[in-house]
Amino acid sequence: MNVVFSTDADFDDIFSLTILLLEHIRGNINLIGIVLEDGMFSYPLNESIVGFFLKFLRMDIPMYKSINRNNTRNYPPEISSTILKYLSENFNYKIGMIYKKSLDKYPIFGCNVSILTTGNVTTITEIISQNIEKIDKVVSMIGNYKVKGNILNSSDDAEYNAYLDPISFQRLVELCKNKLWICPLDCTNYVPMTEHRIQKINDCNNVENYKIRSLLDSISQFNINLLYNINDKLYMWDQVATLLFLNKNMDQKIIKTNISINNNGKIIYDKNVNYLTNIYISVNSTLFDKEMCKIIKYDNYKYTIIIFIIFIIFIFWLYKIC
Ligand SMILES: [Ca+2]
Repeated sequence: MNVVFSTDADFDDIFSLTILLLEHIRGNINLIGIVLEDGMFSYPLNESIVGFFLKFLRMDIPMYKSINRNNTRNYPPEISSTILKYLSENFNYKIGMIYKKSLDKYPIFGCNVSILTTGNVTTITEIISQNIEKIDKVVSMIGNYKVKGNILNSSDDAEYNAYLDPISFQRLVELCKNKLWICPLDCTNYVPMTEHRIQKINDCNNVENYKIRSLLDSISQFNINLLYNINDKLYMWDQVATLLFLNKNMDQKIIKTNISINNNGKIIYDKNVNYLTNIYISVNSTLFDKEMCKIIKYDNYKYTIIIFIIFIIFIFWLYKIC
């Protein structure tokens, strides 16, 4: 599967990026591009953060520059400054330094592509509009349907990724039609971020790549700190979308319905729309833990067998020459 990941470089996006890079190294997916979005971090900070992680993991995946959203809706600055402080204290990240340049010319895909988005969808929708024939599926962590939104200190009923740019979200729905699979708060609310859950998943972490293993450890530690520092309830938003994108079975329930996006970014039923969009409305949280654990648990069973066979051949050879 050729994959493009669209992200605003938030901390749970970095978790998703790490999982995708791990699956890329293992040959389970082919990550062909990372699209930066002007969300939690805008250009050039998003370029700086994603570029830093690619450099840290010594991986070279093309990055595409975000389009400036040009509106006043933003994340609370105290959250982004907490993340930047953590990155510079724990990862030797230097705020604002450019580690890898993003491209401002958007790709024309020569192959079929599947897309995961975990930020607002301004830039990725522009790229999709130029490649619609080549898009197999788009899975987006975005929006809220029947449940309440998560905008802090506001009565606006919306989810952040949708709220930052509802016009692009509406355009994405119209462009992709039944190729779009929305993972809204309705679904992610089933997997709250708790210390127990973070710890339980991280206990499985024995990833074969030591840099990715240490990165996952640090992300878990960061998430636990975040739980103590942020009063609001947190969920495994991007992580749920990532596992759905990777076709993991979490007993997910899907509805297919006619929708449009209102001015705040909320998903609403719209009987005038003549196509159906897929919406995940629930997952089983125990299966989420299990599937996440399976990904970051290194299965060294087959390597043990190979080493055993080599050992037997060696003994046999020794026996022959003696
Ligand atoms: Ca995000």
